[in-house]
Amino acid sequence: MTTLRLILGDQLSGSLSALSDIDLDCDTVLIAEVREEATYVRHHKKKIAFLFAAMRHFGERLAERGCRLRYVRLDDAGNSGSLTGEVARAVKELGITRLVATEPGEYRVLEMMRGWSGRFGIDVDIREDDRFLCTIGAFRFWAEGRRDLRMEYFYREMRRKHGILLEPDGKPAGGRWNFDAENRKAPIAGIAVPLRISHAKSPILRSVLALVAERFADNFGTLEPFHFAVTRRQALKELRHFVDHLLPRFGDWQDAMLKGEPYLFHSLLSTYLNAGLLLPLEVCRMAEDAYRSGAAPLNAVEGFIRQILGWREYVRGIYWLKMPDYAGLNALDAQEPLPWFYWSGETGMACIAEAVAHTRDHAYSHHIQRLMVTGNFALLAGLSPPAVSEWYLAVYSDAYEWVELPNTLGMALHGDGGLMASKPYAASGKYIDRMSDFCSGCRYDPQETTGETACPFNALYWDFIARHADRFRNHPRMAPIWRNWDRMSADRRDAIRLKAANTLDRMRNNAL
Ligand code: FAD
Ligand code: DLZ
Ligand code: SF4
Repeated sequence: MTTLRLILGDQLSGSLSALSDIDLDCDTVLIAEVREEATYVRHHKKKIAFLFAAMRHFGERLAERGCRLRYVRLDDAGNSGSLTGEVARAVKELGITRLVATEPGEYRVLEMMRGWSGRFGIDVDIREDDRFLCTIGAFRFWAEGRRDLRMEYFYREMRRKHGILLEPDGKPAGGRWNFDAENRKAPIAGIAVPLRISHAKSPILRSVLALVAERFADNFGTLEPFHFAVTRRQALKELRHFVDHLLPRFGDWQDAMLKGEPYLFHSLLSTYLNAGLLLPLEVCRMAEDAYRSGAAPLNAVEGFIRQILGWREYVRGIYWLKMPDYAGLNALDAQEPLPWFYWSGETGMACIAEAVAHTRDHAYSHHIQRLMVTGNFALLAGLSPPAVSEWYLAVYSDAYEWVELPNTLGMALHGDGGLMASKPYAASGKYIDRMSDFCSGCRYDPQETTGETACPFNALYWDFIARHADRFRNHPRMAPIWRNWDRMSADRRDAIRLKAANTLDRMRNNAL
């Protein structure tokens, strides 16, 4: 039996299940840079450069360990341009009879893989991705029969199952499961944010940067300066740096946003976790060690671990539980096309301009910018979920559908009708004003709702609430919002809705 072991671009882990029983004398490992994966959305230049450089370095590491490697570069003569094409070529040229793979991160790719056995007449063994801490089957089991798939309950089970942040008697460290209430400090201008590390550019990275500059010149985003880690060793340095220098204040400023500070105290680890350069359990354990040794407070460490052990595993579970139907949901019937300023950043709304600039320059913006600035605007303005999802999938270096789609459709757009978040994450400009310093330099005024210079978020917010009265009128946690709306005079309500309609017109005409 001649075996081919396929490794996808986001499966760069030495412990990958597809490699677990490799026979170094007989098996061949296939890693392929292919046009189809590089173009199914117009990925940010930095995302492609990061992934190709990390793939090439990973291939080199496997070869050093004695693996027979078939590495196909994007510009190799004969590159068929697709994963299916590259499997076909390997089957034909190497006489492959069996393919071993690890389950991919996207439904689209799983469907593709499922077709290979019949198409090529070979055995196809698709193994569980045990880099995740909750298997797809275990999540399904957890979800079965539950009316409410709240992340918080799932997270507690994950803490217990993996013994993280527990006292010896099994109770949560510090007596509580969740310290979120301590993690919502408003930003302080001039706060000292430690510098980020960068890495010497290897010859591999240099040649990938040249390739991307030439082949993807028209894609979104700037390519240089390029600071991403592209090897496991470099990613471990990033992790150490975060835990030692940023984690202690991660909690306090988790929701804050500041001009010119795209990263604040966030870890920037999602890119490495999602490509397999880091593993979630080692990241959580290192953070827990920092708490146990007194180097970081519990609110920071618990908040950080919840993102990885809780949210990250949970959104993956939701994705595989609900696909393929999930991608087509549009519970709020949102139909507006994506405005051009999501790409250009050319808008008088300083918060959006700032978030888009961070995204363009770093292929990154932190969670609150994704959720409460670009996501919140998309929700309030009724932007079409597939268009918004495509944008998020393209522009962030950590974006793969398993994690992007539930966050965009479920969390930001409420497009799944409340499966993930019972209440929509809708907020007016006052929230952004409280949590950032963006409004002070903005053409618009966050305190105004209907005047000429009123913040566009404000009228859109009330219009959103009124537009979806049927759905949200009786939501217990939205009662105070409805009381405010009901207290307004009919004239005031009309004026707000007229302002919202004007705002949407200006958005459509690129004049916002
Ligand atoms: P930190 O703030 O330092 O958090 C630590 C880690 O927790 C992250 O590295 C990440 O692995 C994990 N994490 C945190 N929040 C989430 C979450 N909601 N879902 C899954 N993991 C989480 N994250 C992605 O990895 N890929 C995406 O494509 C993606 N798309 C998003 C789209 C929208 C609309 C929203 C609202 C969020 C999205 N997120 C996505 C989640 C989150 O914004 C990013 O994981 C985070 O900003 C990454 O930056 P960081 O590593 O500095 O995170
Ligand atoms: C994102 C991406 C890109 C840009 N290029 C490749 C590639 O050339 N070869 C590859 O194997 N994978 C690539 N990927 C990652 C895949 O798109 C990813 O494996 C699927 O989206 C499943 O998560
Ligand atoms: Fe954004 Fe409104 Fe503040 Fe301007 S005033 S930065 S549009 S929230």
